[in-house]
Amino acid sequence: MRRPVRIAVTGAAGAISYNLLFKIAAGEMMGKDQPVILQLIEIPDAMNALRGVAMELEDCAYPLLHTITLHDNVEEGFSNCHYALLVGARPRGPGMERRDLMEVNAEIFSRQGKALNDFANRDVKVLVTGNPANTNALIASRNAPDLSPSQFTCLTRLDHNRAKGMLASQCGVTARDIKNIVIWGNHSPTQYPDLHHATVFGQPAMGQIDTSWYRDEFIPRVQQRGSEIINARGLSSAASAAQAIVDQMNNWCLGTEPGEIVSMGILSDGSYGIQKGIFFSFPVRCNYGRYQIVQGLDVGEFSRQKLTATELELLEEKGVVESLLPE
Ligand code: NAX
Repeated sequence: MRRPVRIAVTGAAGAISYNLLFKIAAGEMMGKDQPVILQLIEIPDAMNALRGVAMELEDCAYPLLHTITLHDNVEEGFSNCHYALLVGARPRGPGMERRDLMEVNAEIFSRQGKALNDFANRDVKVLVTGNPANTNALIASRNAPDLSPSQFTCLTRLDHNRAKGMLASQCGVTARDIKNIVIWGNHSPTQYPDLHHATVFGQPAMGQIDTSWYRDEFIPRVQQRGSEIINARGLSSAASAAQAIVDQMNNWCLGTEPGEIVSMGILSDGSYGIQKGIFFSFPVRCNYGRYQIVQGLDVGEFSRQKLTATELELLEEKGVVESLLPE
């Protein structure tokens, strides 16, 4: 049996984690031969609920679950972790403006970035889910000067999976038959779900759908899917978000299928003309624990406008938190 890996999770008593932790412990994220240590982190008020979650994990008697530790602070919780899943964030309260939300979360993610820098394993891989995910990832990475920004990513796999599921349903196929969807940009309603490179049974997806359905129904529906679920369920996406976290980490650590493209929020290196220094969802392939942006995809005029809109929103978000970012 391999040595166990340490996985730290913040917001561990929240709704997403209640779906996520059991998948991790069952081996769905790191593989069926990889034992895990779960380092679960919550705010002090939620520690009792967290103890309940830990009891349930224990009661599943998962063969791969080595140890569970509980923490009310990130400095202890991130200690020596190989993977850090930053799920917890402050939700928007009544009367709270978007700017207020960003500033509150900027404080949380600054502290988490510093704690990762000081206490995590040097090769830690970090996935930020808590919203605003792209900008929170930027804040955390900028506060971790001894780690490479490439060790930080944010979750846009849920958007990718949503787009895949919707296209599959429209074409009457299963998600397995669809490849190479790309989500560009922010995890927000400005994101751009791009089907120009997607295939259905190996054939171009755009040849199998109406352009008007793609532009007027598909794109806004993927962009607004989170709200559609809240309206229907009265609660935000939790099980699908957990699945997306598992998928993104699994691909990052264990690789993507040969030739397949997935979407990940990563620090822009200027590819596709996107300004450097923001976390932006790009098409990537993963191998040997690393991701690489897929280069050379054709970006037409329609796509370029959409990329620019989401890029501008991210630059604006960065502007709001700029004064809180270290040099
Ligand atoms: P919940 O409110 O159910 O759980 C969040 C948990 O985080 C709570 O238990 C809270 O006590 C804890 N928490 C808050 N601040 C913390 C801190 N500083 N340290 C440790 N724990 C802290 O929310 P949930 O539905 O689980 O969603 C979590 C986050 O994911 C939210 O910010 C949400 O907006 C975001 N999402 C992001 C998605 C993405 O694709 N990037 C999709 C799903 C989700 O909406």
